Amino acid sequence: EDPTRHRCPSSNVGLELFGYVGIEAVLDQMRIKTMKTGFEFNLMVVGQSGLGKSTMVNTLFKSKVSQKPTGPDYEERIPKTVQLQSVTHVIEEKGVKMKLTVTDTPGFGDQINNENWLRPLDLEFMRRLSKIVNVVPVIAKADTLTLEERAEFKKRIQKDLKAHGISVYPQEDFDDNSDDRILNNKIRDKIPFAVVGADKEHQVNGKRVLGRKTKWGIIEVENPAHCEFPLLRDLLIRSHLQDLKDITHNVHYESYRVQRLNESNLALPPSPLGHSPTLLPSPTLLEVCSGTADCTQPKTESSPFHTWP
Ligand SMILES: Nc1nc2c(ncn2[C@@H]2O[C@H](COP(=O)(O)OP(=O)(O)OP(=O)(O)O)[C@@H](O)[C@H]2O)c(=O)[nH]1
Ligand SMILES: [Mg+2]
Repeated sequence: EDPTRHRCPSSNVGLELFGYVGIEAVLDQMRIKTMKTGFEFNLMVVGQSGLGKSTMVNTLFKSKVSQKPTGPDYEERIPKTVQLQSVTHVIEEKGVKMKLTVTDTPGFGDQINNENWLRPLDLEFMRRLSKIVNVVPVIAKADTLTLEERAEFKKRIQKDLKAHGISVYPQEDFDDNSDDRILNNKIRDKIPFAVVGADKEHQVNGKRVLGRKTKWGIIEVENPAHCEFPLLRDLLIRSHLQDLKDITHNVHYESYRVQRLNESNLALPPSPLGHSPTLLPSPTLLEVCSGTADCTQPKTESSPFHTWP
């Protein structure tokens, strides 16, 4: 027998295993750990005053993301939001737990008028936000627009975002492969989703559905023929939750960390020994800095993560 047979070559090509090692068991380990700890996901709704943000928070929780029981006396009007408010629900489906936190914010600007274009304030707000979080724009109160107006508004927003270099989720730069690109292009075509919010249930064909009752019928928020709320929910929860979290961690948090490290380095006087001031790594920093990298230096050029152009 060749005595070198069990040696692992340092390159990662052509490595053959002589016997079962059990690598596949790592999947079971991950599953068990995830079932135990569950997922966490944080969402924040922002926008002009009176757009329907608080209603959307309720819609998300009462839609199939989590069915929340409502009493017959559930009639109260949603008051104007005056401070930041977070609601957390632990949702469980087939043994998988998810802690979903939705943060509602007070609206900015005046109460909405019926002008459907993005104003410089909206564009600047989105431009700044898109550098620190994943932004998923939506057209609120889509039931107040005709189908033509919806389509025109959508096109206009897509054009404005492009013209102002605002990169919303899913960002083209972060498509991992051609399959991702094909799937994400379909989503990008549909963004911003035209959604309708409602926190009341109505009886439709013997079923209770979330919707807005009008003189002409009920606009069902979970009916894809009525609005694009189901697309939004599926993107956030069913298809892209992990990707949203990964981009938040690897891109947004990383650039925030770099910025803070740079700021602290600038703020501290130069060390008498001629070294850069040494930062005591916090637990989070330790986590990121595990390995051979020099943890005392902020990561800049050599960052292995995507950075914003
Ligand atoms: N037609 C229609 N009205 C909606 C929709 N969503 C919310 N509304 C109504 O719009 C009004 C304002 O809704 P809110 O959810 O309080 O709006 P908000 O964005 O939280 O407002 P602020 O807290 O002041 O920023 C309420 O009367 C809602 O019933 C929608 O999808 N369609
Ligand atoms: Mg509100």
